[in-house]
Amino acid sequence: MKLLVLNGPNLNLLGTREPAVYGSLTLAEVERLVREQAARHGANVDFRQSNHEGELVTWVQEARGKFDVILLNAGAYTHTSVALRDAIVAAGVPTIEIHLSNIHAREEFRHRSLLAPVCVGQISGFGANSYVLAVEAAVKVKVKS
Ligand code: CA2
Repeated sequence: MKLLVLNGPNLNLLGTREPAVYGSLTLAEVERLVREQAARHGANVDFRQSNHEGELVTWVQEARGKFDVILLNAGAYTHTSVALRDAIVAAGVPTIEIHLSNIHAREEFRHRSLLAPVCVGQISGFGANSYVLAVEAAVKVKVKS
């Protein structure tokens, strides 16, 4: 099973600022947790981060036929990107939306996700553990299909 984990803008800053909101782990440490959890299921992980919307769109498009599930923390693009939403639909790869923080308990502009309606589901509010839970969900998605 092949998992593509995509991280959007500013997530490269994890562990350096706002630990009360996003936790104290760096993105590299989150990646390690994801790889450990995936390894328990014999799953392969490709883990990437970009600050550029178009690059994320291209990666989602290219996932078609190459990955079984996309795990996506689109960061702020979650709330704004019609392009990412269209790419998820076009790629046809089951996608799980991830957030470190509980976006529904934060500012109103974060409550709406343009991506959630075209994702299998959303995992939000468990810090780095959201990623680990998403790996578990991805394994179940694959079993179902
Ligand atoms: O909770 C999440 O995972 C978010 O996707 C994080 C995004 C935010 O725009 C979403 O509403 C929810 C922001 C990521 C920024 O990460 C930082 C980490 C450390 C310091 C500054 C920003």
